Amino acid sequence: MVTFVTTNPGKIHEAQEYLDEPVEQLDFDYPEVQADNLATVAAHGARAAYEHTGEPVIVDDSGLTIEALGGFPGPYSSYVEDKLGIERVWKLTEAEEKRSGAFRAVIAYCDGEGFAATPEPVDRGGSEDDQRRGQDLAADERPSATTDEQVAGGEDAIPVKLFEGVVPGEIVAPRGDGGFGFDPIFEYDGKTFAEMDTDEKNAVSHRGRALAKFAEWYATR
Ligand code: ITT
Repeated sequence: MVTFVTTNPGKIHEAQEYLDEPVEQLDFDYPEVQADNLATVAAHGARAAYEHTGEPVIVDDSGLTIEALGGFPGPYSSYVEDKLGIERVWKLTEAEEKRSGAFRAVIAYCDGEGFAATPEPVDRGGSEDDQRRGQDLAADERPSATTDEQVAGGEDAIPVKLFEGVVPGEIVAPRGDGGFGFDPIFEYDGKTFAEMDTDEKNAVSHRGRALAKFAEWYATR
């Protein structure tokens, strides 16, 4: 069983469809740190959720970045979806010549233990170096080459394992009524995410890609 700490039922639904393990939602609104990268937010969230529950947990911090808008809304996606709405984000993007964007997700796992070295990075909290590495992770579309050994310092903090997924696409006028959030305005290979069923979306999405890495690693844990 995997405890997924989130207030977003859309994330749970996708993880449940993807993972062989049963996924339990823990609707705990952990305090989100102000940071402009997903990895830092996810790592702090996983640590806070683990400290709250005492159980192994995953959290997912994710968002949409729109190139012509300087990466907006990025880590503020949830807030922008709530306050502006996706139609207005589409209107902002429609005025631009280039409409490429990307969804990114970082899944953070914490069970209070340390981790053996693997290609997935570990956040040990706090230091500016870690924060910078987090930024690199979120900004880079290629799989991160950071290893556990390369992430030094902050030895007092509980280690958190990070799994990243990115999917590039185009921002389009809203179509489809599946999925959640910005899915109706995000097109991949001719279809918006809201026009895909959950399996189709998971096969290509940022969350699906992060879940794939997590599942492969978790099976060995
Ligand atoms: P929790 O923090 O409780 O998990 P949340 O929805 O607030 O729930 P985030 O802070 O990670 O989660 O914000 C993610 C936002 O990014 C989400 O609310 C959507 O607006 C957007 N988003 C992320 N993944 C998405 C997806 O697969 N489809 C559509 N929108 C997505």
